[in-house]
Amino acid sequence: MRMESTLYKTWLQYNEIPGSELRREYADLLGRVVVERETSRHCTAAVNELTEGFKSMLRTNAVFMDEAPASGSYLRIGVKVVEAAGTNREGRGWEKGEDAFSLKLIKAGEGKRLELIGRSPSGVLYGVFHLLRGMALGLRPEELEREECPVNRLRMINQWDNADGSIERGYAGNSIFYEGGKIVADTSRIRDYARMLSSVGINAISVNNVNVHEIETRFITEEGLPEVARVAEVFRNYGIALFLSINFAAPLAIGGIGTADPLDPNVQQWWAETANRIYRHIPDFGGFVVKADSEHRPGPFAYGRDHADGANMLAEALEPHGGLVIWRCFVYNCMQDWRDRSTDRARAAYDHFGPLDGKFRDNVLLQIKNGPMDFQVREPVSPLFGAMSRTNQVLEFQVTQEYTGQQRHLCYLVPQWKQVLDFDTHAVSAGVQVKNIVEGSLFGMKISGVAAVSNIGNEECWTGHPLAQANLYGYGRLIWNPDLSAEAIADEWTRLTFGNDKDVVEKVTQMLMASWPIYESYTSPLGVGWMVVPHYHYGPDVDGYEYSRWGTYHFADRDGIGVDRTAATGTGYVTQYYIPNRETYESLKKCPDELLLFFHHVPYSHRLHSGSTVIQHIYDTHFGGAEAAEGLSLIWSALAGKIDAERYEAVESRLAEQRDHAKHWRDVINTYFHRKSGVPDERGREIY
Ligand code: GCV
Repeated sequence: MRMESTLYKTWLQYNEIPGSELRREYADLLGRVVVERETSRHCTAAVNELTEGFKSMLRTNAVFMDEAPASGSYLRIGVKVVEAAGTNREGRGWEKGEDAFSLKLIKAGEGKRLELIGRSPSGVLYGVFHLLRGMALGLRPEELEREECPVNRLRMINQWDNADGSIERGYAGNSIFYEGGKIVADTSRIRDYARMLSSVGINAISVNNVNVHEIETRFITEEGLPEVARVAEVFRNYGIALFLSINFAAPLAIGGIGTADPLDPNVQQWWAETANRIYRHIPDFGGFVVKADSEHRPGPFAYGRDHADGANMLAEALEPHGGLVIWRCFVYNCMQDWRDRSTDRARAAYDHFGPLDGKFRDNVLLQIKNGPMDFQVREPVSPLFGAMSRTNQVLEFQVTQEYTGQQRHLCYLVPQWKQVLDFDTHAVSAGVQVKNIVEGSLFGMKISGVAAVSNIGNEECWTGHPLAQANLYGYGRLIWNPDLSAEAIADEWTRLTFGNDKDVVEKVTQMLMASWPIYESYTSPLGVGWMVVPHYHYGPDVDGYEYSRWGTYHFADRDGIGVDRTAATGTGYVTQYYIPNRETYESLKKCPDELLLFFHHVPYSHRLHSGSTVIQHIYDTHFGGAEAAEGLSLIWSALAGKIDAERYEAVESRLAEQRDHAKHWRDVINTYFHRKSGVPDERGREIY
């Protein structure tokens, strides 16, 4: 592995600042760095980052000093701690403001002082990354001035890595955490990852798959914990708290207790002792992530208990240490009979958790996927957002592209996440967007935020498709500040990754911004989802899930397609939304085209708002989408010579695969619907 390759360095290229005038200005301003001894002790990662960054961007070695120089310009770094209520033993309180920083340029005699003040060591680190990012973007010192405070308190990444080194839904090689059943001995790549995450503001990570297998169940034992503690230390240096996914049945599996019943005192005692043990090894341990009663994972249902009983029992054990329980709401019947039209998987999370609002302890957070199904290219927003005003919540996104091209197709997901965050739930009143809810203050949540499934593995470029790095970068930036635009983030990522050449920036940004609509256009139409090869979820198979147990149907027949989720004639899922969303989705007239088949079953001749019929829409978008996918590779080829060969070729080969595979999607989908409906394409194009 060439750790210094441009692929490996992602958006942290730290290229020499072009333009000698600006470089000189920065060298003069930043050549001396004043860090008081106490601050420097707590901010080693920040100091290291500055040293590296200056060396490579300014070609100077910064001089670090304890006290301000008598004259001239300098950078001053300091910490001004906020005393947070609810702070845990090791000082992590998840309070708003803890991660804030300010940067000010102050006139000082003949020179200038750039003052970076963090409200905690993490704040300093974020400030340093902000400074280095600004320099790489070619900003002038005065343009760096700002006060920043992340909007979301919990900004989390979930790894779905397994101890055997595999990654569930991973598309970029094997795990950087595990090999052959053990945590890797050399943690330097984990450190590089921590650095990447911290550079975009991530402050929490769960390091094992939510499907917890045998070896990982033992991570919380006396033998397992010293190993996990090694990883926790790496992340701690970058202000990132480590969480573990746990097996709800651990008391049974490894505790020697004949039950995992959350109301059994022996089980409660076992978890309390387990929590004590964990905190002896990892004093700032973040807490547990739990997938329970979901896709065959054990949970409280087996004992006739509900999810509040299960979550609260774990929360009680962690509470004395300041730990959190992040309990996933991805609970549904995965053994459905396709003939049973009354069960609707989309309803499940709301039906299970809505009635439990107010029953969870203060250190429990419910983690809710962005949509009611499962990270499809298009879904409505989960109606649980806004439905629980007395429960801490975490929104869950999927950065790994399970259903969106698996990092072999380009699909920049930030615009999709933006739509989710900006969705007006109409909870309480009009204008209450999802971002206002997960940010926490609206309902006075004790702690809340956003989590996402990571897209990295041990491939040199981290993410399989080099341009998929933009999703990881964009995720962090967006949840730090959900008001940033998807385009601004794309532009920023492109500049940091490929430099400030105007043509490169324009073309790559254009590709990124076009990519989600393109991917949607040649895959499953109008919000109906699925239509992928079962289990693998790559490539088309229209009926792959149609008669399976997973509750994911499109109900296409010779007359029509779509799922009737209306209150009048369907599953009633629409009633989970507030008015007017409920009415919009219920009404065939008002339902937005892109979600039509999620909410309604319609004949192929149904006319969309766009003016096209459903069947013609399917043909047009699939022909158009395949063409647009080819267009992406043409745009990229115009950049030959402007991007280093390594990255150019890596992207080129992925785009070629996408171009061909999009045609395959086009043909499979068009042929299926042509044969089912018998309706010819108005434009007479070739359908097989
Ligand atoms: C980790 C989907 C994925 C599973 C995943 C699950 C989840 O069903 O296909 O691989 O399991 O979501 O989010 O728990």
